[in-house]
Amino acid sequence: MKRLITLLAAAFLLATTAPAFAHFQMLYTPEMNKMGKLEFKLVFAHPAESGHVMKMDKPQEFYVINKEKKTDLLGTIKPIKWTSAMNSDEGFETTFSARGGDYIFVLVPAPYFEKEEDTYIQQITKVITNGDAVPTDWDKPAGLKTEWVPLDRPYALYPGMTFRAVLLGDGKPVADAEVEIEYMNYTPDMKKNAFAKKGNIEAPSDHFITMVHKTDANGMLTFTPPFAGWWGICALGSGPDKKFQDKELSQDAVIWIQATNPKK
Ligand SMILES: [Cu+2]
Repeated sequence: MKRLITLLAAAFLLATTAPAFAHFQMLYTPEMNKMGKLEFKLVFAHPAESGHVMKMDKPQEFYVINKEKKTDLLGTIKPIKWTSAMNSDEGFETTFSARGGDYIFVLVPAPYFEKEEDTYIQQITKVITNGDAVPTDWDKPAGLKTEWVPLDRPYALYPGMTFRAVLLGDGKPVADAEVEIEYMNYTPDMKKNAFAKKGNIEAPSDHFITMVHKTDANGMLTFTPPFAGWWGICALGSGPDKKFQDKELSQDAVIWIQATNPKK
């Protein structure tokens, strides 16, 4: 019995301290190239392995920029419970009606307190959609504390096409920054508010779950999605704010890109 308890305790410890693959602030809509009604899920989780879902507090900011016009969306979000293979916790959802041109969706979440590391995490997140193939705003900075400014349209990539973006912190390029890239392997189920039960791929080893990259001397990242789907790109601690409520803060920049297969 004692041995069983020890085993259980060890298993519990392992489960709660298992090296988490990268957490990603999701701002998910199934199709980046779409006009009309877009549905979004705002969830802070580990989408590469349907891992731990973390409770989101009300975001600090959530808005969209289209043809240089900014529209506040904070008032449109509704709380939801999001479920992964590990747990369920609170996020948000909204819908938005898109017309022509680019839409830069910007989410500035409230800092999340990561107990195990005794630090706060704030992943400032951008998702760019387009409905009519007329590019308008995609290559312009949104003026965030830290952000990725694309050099290639993040919604118009075939698998095998290269995506480049410059990382800005406080408006200036961030050279030699550490960047994590993950494939959204567990596709979000928009009806069930949950990750798919099964992953799309099986990684050959953990090296392929969180891929580690660096920006170059000009703050540029080059990444080529090898297959179709959503890919999350996150620069760690590239923002100017290093403290929140007397604790360390990692102010990260996230952008999601979508690679799409040809129809045939
Ligand atoms: Cu995590």
